[in-house]
Amino acid sequence: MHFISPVLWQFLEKFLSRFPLFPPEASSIAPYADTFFFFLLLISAFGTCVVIAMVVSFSILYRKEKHPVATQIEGSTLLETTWTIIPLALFLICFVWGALLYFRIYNPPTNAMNIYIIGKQWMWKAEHPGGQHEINALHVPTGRAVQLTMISQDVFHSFSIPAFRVKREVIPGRYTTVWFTATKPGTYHLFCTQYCGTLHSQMIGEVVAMTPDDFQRWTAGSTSGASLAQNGERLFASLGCASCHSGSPDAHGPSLAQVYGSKLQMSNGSFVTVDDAFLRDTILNPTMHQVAGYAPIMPTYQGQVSEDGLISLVEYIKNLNSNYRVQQTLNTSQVQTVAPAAAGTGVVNK
Ligand SMILES: [Cu+2]
Repeated sequence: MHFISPVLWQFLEKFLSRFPLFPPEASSIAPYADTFFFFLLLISAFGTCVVIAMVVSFSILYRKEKHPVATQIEGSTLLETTWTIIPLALFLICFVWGALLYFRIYNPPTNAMNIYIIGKQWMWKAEHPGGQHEINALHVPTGRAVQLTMISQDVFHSFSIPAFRVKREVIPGRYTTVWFTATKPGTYHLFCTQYCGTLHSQMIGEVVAMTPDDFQRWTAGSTSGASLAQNGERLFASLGCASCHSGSPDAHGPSLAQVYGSKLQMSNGSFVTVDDAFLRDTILNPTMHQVAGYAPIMPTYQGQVSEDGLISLVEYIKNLNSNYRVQQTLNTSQVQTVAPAAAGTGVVNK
């Protein structure tokens, strides 16, 4: 850029950096998403150029003065095959590439740490397993896969972190998940990208990606006293769940110890894997999944437990080990193992 004076160039650079065309690439998925996006952009640009070139050249070549009467041309196999096969190949490449990327984006690694997100008009609430709550903010460690389990308390929302190339619908009555690995420490935008009412535009926040050490410090400094599982345990007791799910062989309900992640046989013979959604459904709508060998006597807890409460209950049941009658009280250290970046990717600096 010799023809632009250095001062002007500096000014231009500064000016343009204020209006970035693309958000920063701050997650492990971002470069892959961008490569695909630029490929699509390139094909579209190429297609547009071909069409424009043909429109312009044909209107010059076949203008009225040169060809007052049009010649009728009846098909050309070569031409038709070419313009069918080339676009078909391009679309198939896009399809396969996009599908592979989709699976990469929607299948979280098994060692991902889980954070719960509740969307409501008009704020984002984040709940960490260690009991840290955040409003319109989300702190995550870099170098570690983070899975968000999200639900809406009212209408449809959509959770989006452009810098991570993450966006997923947040729906009432159903858990949706999304995952990412933040790669660069920094503060990034958090948006609701689905119009959800008057103050939709204010349903924003910030995502703070921190080094594992900083994150551990933040986690330790922001505890609210009780972990999610401990809150869940309290709720479990106050709702009287333990009277049926006592874990003893003659109990009215199935034992919940180590039930999370296991496969249960239903009364209709089918098998269901117990996950967050299964637990939430059975608390609110017990007849939905009837476990084989048990009478359908469980009452519904619809309207009695908030989304926060349900998350706590799910987290409590997740953390139940072999015999929860004996070790009813979850100690903090046991719960804390879920949150810090100790296991997994090996990025922790010791
Ligand atoms: Cu919203």
